[in-house]
Amino acid sequence: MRKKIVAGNWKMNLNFDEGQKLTTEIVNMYKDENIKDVTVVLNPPFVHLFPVKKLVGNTPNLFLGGQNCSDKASGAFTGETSATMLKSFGAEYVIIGHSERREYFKESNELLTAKVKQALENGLTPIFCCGEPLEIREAGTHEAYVKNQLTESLFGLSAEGFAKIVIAYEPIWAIGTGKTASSDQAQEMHKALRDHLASKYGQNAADNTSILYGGSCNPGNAKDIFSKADVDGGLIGGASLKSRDFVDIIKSF
Ligand code: 3PY
Repeated sequence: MRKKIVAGNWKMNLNFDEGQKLTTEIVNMYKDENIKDVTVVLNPPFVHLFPVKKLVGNTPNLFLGGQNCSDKASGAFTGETSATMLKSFGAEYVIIGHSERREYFKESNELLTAKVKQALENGLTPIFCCGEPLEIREAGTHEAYVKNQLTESLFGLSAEGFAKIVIAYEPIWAIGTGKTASSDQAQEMHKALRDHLASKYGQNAADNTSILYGGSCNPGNAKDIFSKADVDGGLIGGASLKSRDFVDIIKSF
């Protein structure tokens, strides 16, 4: 059975006090409301990792992740953060290839392969993001476009490496725009991506891969989206900054 996962992507938001307040509220609600069977990952900016980890402690099923990591192991790369550092500060997951990294920081499929390898070598679970821009969706070539992102970045991995990957499908036209893919559109893409993974790694491996939906997911639409057979959870942007909304999304399965 594949894992149900809800990951919060704080992006570049919240100062120290705000991050502590949000985390405290989430941890308390998480415990008080007896949430079970969902893996929850908080992905704050790097500087929050250590203090957030202290608040999360060993709460079962509540984990930390980075929003990015370097493609290099260590050295003179000013401003970068390595996978090994993330791991040593308590992260278990790392988001790789978010569309904002692809677009604003020009991260290519090839660079993302190197980041995935760094993550895996350091015991982090990559949450690998893929998704198409609006013009590709309108041209009707979105399936081929997103499959190609997976092929180019992931299909060089061994079966053992691939088994550790989580996929997040995030249509770019639904990120930060308030537009969401309909639950049927999400299901159609998740199924197509799972079939694509099966063509390389076999049906069993594909069936064990969690594929999350991201893009303006909120408490109002999460239940419908998460009810689809190939949707295994969400990568949550804006709504992960509001404790009540985030916990309600976690409770939407
Ligand atoms: C969004 O929901 O806007 C996201 O980008 C989640 O990563």
